[in-house]
Amino acid sequence: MPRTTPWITTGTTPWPPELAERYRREGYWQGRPVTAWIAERVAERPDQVALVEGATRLSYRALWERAGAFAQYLLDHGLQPGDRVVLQLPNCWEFAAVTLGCLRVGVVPVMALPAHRQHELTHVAAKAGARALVITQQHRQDDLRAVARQVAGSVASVATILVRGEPDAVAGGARMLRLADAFTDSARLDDAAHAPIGADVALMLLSGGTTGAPKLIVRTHDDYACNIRWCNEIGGIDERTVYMVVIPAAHNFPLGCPGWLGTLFAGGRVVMSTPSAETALATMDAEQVTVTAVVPAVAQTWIEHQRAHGTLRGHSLKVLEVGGSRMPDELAPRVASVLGATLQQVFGMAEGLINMTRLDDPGEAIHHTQGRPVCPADEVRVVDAAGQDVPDGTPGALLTRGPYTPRGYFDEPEKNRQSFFDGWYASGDIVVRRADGNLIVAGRDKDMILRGGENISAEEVESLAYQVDGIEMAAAVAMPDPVLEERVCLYATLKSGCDVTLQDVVRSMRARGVAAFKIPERLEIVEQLPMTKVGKIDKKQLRDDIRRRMAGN
Ligand code: OOB
Repeated sequence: MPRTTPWITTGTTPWPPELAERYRREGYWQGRPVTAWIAERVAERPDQVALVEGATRLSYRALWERAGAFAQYLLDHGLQPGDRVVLQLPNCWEFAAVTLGCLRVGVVPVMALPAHRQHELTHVAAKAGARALVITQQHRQDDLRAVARQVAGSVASVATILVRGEPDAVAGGARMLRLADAFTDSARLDDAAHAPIGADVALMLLSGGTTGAPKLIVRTHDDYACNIRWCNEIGGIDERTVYMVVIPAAHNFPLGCPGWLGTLFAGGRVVMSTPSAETALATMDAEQVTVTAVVPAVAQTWIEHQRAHGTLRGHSLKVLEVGGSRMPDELAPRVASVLGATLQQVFGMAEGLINMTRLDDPGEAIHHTQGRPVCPADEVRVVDAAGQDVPDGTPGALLTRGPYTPRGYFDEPEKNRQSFFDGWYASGDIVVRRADGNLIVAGRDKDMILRGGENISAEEVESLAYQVDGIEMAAAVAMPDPVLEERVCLYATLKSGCDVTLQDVVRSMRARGVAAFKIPERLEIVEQLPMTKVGKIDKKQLRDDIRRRMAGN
């Protein structure tokens, strides 16, 4: 009898049976592991290059073998299907091999970002009940082994740390091993013995988080494969695609929308890179990249760099996918005029729903809208404060459900009540739906700061600010920025007789191991924070205030 119950059942929220049945019947869910599609490409074109990182070029066969070796290594070290592994690697070939290895045997990678530090990783590892961490030795100035040791010290389930680089000693119960050793064994893995079913959890993504630390978003094999296949369809990804990964490979956008997984689904080639204009544009020419995905701030730096230096000489780039935050309308036409590529706007979320402009849409829609759902079974409602649908052309809150939009966060009954209504996910985005179905993101009703595509929860920054000596009340708001769009500004009132500087805030948050992008870049000390009639801090007034102060400076 084939297994029908998924490995993980506690903490997850399944789709209602009638809908699950419909998604299966209509082929949105195929009942196969995400890696099944890639296994087909491996069989078809074993010697074709699948992945490039610097001088490393891996064929489909080589990538598959390393993934298999990694999977076997996990099993040999006592991990089992359904176990969670926090994955925090930069954009490198190991990222793909580890992810595919996990997926093949139902071990669940939890997709941490390179910028996360012990504050975020401890929370995520504890919430996931992670048994292992996969990290790189160093990122920017930080020794991540030290961070991992701290995480393992406070999360008892973490017994193994795999390091890309040199392991060192670990105090306490966890062992630290060399990641490179996990790729040496080949051809022993028995895929059939461990194959996940469609309803199994494939991976966990992290929410940008409207409240507190990141939440875990459970994505099943059925749902994530559906996500990838429809993004491939609308993104025009095929075997000729050369896709460059620039934003962190763990983020949903370059991961599966359509991302590097989509490219491998189609038999194309993946090139690992970074956002730096110099590196990315040079790599683009050298590797004849045809598609890549960036946030608007990165698109802008590339456009400026190209204008100033003309680095890009070839014309390989066909499509530049831009998403993660709102593409400024005035920047949109320059993607074609300066970079010579078709702009594809992508308005997506780790929680599911992906909208894209179509490659053959009229320029007006490509430049001024964030596109429409990629999958015919996606459902979108735009509602007013009372939850009533508003007519097209009227701003309202976005609600969505569909075959790749999960029904709840992992193990968060309380937060699920705030974000899910009757099975509809409320993204917190304010959108306008046009008559042609395209959505325009007009704002958001969630308290978030979007810094160059990184979603920062104001509440999380505030709770960290309360731990700074001398701060009495704190409110984090977005301040406008020409490149990143928004940065974090902290308003604070002080306890009497105290003096607090921005340096103090930065030092305190660094010491707590907070990801650098969340740390406030401006501090405004005030006598009193403005309050609304219901006694909430009036963020709108603060946002207006910071705009005025910046204009005055
Ligand atoms: C992507 O995913 P997340 O989970 O990091 O962030 C989702 C949120 C959305 O709810 C929205 O507030 C904002 O980021 N957002 C956009 C946007 N794309 C995302 N706001 C305005 N315009 C856009 N084009 O950011 C993500 C996931 C998959 C594909 C693309 C982006």
